[in-house]
Amino acid sequence: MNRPQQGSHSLTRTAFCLQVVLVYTFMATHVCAQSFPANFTQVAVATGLSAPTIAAFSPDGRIFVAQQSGQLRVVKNGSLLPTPFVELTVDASGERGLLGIAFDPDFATNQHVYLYYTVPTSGTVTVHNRISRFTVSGDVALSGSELILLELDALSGATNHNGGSMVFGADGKLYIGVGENANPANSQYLDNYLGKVLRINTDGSVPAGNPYTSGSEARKRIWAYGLRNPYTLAVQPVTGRFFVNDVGQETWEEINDASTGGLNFGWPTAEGTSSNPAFTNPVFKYPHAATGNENGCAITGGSFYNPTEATYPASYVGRYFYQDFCNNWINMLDLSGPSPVRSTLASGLPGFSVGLTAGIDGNLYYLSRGTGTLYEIIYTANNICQSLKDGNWHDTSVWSCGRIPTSADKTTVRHAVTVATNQTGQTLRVSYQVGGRVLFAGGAQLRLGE
Ligand SMILES: [Ca+2]
Repeated sequence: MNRPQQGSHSLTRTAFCLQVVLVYTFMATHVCAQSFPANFTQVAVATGLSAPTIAAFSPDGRIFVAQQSGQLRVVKNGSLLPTPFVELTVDASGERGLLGIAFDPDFATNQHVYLYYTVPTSGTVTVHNRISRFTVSGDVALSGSELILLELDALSGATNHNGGSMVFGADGKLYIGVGENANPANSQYLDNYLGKVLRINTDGSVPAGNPYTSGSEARKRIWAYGLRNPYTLAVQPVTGRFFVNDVGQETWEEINDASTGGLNFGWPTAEGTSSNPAFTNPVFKYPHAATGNENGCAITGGSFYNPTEATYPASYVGRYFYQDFCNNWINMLDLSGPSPVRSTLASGLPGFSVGLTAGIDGNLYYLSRGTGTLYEIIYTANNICQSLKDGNWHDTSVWSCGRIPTSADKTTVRHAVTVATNQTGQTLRVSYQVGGRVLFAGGAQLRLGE
């Protein structure tokens, strides 16, 4: 099984799900019932997304969502903006398209965002993946700001295994996951970019500290190899620990630790755990099977939970969350002991999920390709009340905590929330995310407790 392939398998299952929903509503509710630990639930943040592939938070709190066919969408203040940030001409066949988003560590100063997308065949140009930099201007890309940083290898007729994820390491370098283009031999061949994780400077050049300091341009940019389809990457805040989620062939899905450069993760000789000392085994792996929260078909997302301010219980901090494309769960690994301990955060989720990411607001977000929706998973039994929509301060449905904030609550405002006349709001603290604001009707007040 490959990753989000637009092939007949995926489409058939999606169509089946829709049919079930339309014809057998009760049954759909039963079959697709979502399950969370006590006091966790999910909220739809944005709907109407077309074949989303990945989501990323800008440092100012907007959520950027890539659509496979080339539009980069922006969710701001809880609303999906109608105008895309940019609309790229891409080849979106199979698993190709707009696949990766990363924000510059100095975004506040330079407003740079990096995208990974598939350039279509045109004239003498053969289809290939590209990494470009764009400059943000408001909620759209500054016209003419694209700067091409790196052109990857020409692709074969195989439209799967493109990788596409990009993250910045704690070292300020850009790490890029590149699939092997369905040619396993690429993964062990060090003179192209395919089947590797790359590490580059923000201008596309070779940084100091890469494992290979001479040879081909591709070799000098390789950070890790022996990978099949490293579709998503994740960096742990503060520690810089770096995980690569590698989608497997027939047997195992892998979570690999590539914090150290130059490691060989074994594909195609080995999949899962190997006794070959030349290969680095995964931190964690899970088997292929059509049912069960411990099984799946393709790892399509992973994220460390180390937000600036956690909204989940303290025991969740430092865990690694990951999702599966087919079995509709999000699992978590407790990494505090000698070996990871798996448990399930959510199951029965809407189909074909991708793009799992820990938001800067301390909540996990993910995308469902089956429903075209961005979801947020919130914990409600804390003293944090987050606005979920524009509205009135005294409307309990505005708040994630399901109550009007009190002097014991920390309140996060991400929307336009009105404190009405003759209704005094009261809260321990108010913090704002991009665009969030409190509007006062004449004479209304908001009392803060700290
Ligand atoms: Ca491996």
